[in-house]
Amino acid sequence: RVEIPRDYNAAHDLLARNAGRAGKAAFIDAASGATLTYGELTERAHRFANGLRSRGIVPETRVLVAMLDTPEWPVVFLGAILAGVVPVAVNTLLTPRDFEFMLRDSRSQALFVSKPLLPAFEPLLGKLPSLRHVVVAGAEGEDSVAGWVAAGEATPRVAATCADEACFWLYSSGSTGAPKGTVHLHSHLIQTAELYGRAVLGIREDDVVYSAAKLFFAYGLGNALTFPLSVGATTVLLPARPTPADVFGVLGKFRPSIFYGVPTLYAGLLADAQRPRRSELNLRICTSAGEALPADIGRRWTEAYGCEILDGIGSTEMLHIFLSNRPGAVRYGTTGQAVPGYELRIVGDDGRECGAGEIGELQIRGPSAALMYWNNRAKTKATFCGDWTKSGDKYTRDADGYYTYGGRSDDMLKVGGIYVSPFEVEASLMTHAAVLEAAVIGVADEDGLVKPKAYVVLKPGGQASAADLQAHVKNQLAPYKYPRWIEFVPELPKTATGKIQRFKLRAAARH
Ligand code: 3SK
Repeated sequence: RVEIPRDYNAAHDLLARNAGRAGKAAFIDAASGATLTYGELTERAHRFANGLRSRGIVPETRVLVAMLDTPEWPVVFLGAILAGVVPVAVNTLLTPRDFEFMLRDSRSQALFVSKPLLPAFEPLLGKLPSLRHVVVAGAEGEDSVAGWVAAGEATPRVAATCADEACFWLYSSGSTGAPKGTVHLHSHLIQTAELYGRAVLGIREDDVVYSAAKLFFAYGLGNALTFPLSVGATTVLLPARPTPADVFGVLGKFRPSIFYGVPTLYAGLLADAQRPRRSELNLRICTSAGEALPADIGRRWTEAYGCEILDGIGSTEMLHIFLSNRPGAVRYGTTGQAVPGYELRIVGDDGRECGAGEIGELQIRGPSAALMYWNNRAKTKATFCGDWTKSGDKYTRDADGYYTYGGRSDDMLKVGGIYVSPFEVEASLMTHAAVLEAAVIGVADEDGLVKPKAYVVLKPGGQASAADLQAHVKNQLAPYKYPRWIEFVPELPKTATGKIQRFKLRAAARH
């Protein structure tokens, strides 16, 4: 655990660590090739902070950040924190309905939005009494991020924040209900950098890093911002959702030494017929999170690229990885051992701690646990229990302290590393005129990776093909949520009281 002074500003700390590296590249935009040096990052973040102040956006209020991964992202995020304003970084793949909820829930005073994402926000503008500014990233002019930076005063001023006060939020999704604004403190970023970035990854100044997980995910935020900035390394950013060809393009051109991926992407990379030879890359370490890494994918990657994948698990609530394999001690098929600085326990249904080999819910104690879910006392109390945070994941631990994933405690699915609620997909299917009922479960594909499968009962006389229903869901929800397989059935298995028995579907499931 890192000792952090009471008076502390996370952005100031991350920038001040690099005061001697003004000319070094902090971020490289892989799309344009543009570089943002540490000197430019620091100056722009301060100008941006002053831009917030001059517009009366005061400390402790929130601003929403819906931006693609470009070098403007860290300027906005760190600039807000320097001003004591709380950035709320959101998943750019979501729908206008999700964005409206988040803008209202957070009462954001300003929205910083990448130009290609603006159409998703346009129907909302004018409906939100708290929203005073809409500022476009990747654009020019007065109401652009670049315009705010250019017009902002250069004098560095740091808001007098405390280590224990709200610094930023991320939204976390659950199986039911609205997304939960997860409130993190100023001390949390550097805790994750020290405990995982430095101690597990061994990240250092000469590393170049690339994270396929975007900055708005807790995983991506640590990977591509906190960890590299904590030691003065360089991050490559790619605004687009990466295809295997894009990823290999970045790995070949910028030759990162650390690559952070997710299992679905590693499977796609290994299946890419054009994949480069080992000698064309410069990988020192790879990581995986988001869902359990099938052992076979890990072994095949190491064989192909001579580099281990450190599979680990983190959460939005704990901010980053608390359980991970370590370099030189990887056991594929497991999630590794507790990250030093975090304590783990496995708790059975009876509330007692499990012994070796017994399955139960994984709970975590550590210094980066979120303060609470905003506006949601009940779910805060159900998740943050004193010092311990419930993960909702089932695990077993062996005698050597290696943990093996055993599924979710709720019905949530992890698809490509992102949570998907089966209930949300079912609700969307049932808005189709031909659908009477639907049940969604997770089914493993040929790589052992879970994807949503829907069982659908059509209304008498109702007609719809699988492709129709897939298009219907894609139209309503974020694109990764649609069911990859649809099976039409005459009825769903149910209890006497009418509850769908998903376990029966799971037991018989094939795609
Ligand atoms: O999905 C994960 O395992 C994860 C890892 C790091 C940070 C956040 C998350 C959700």
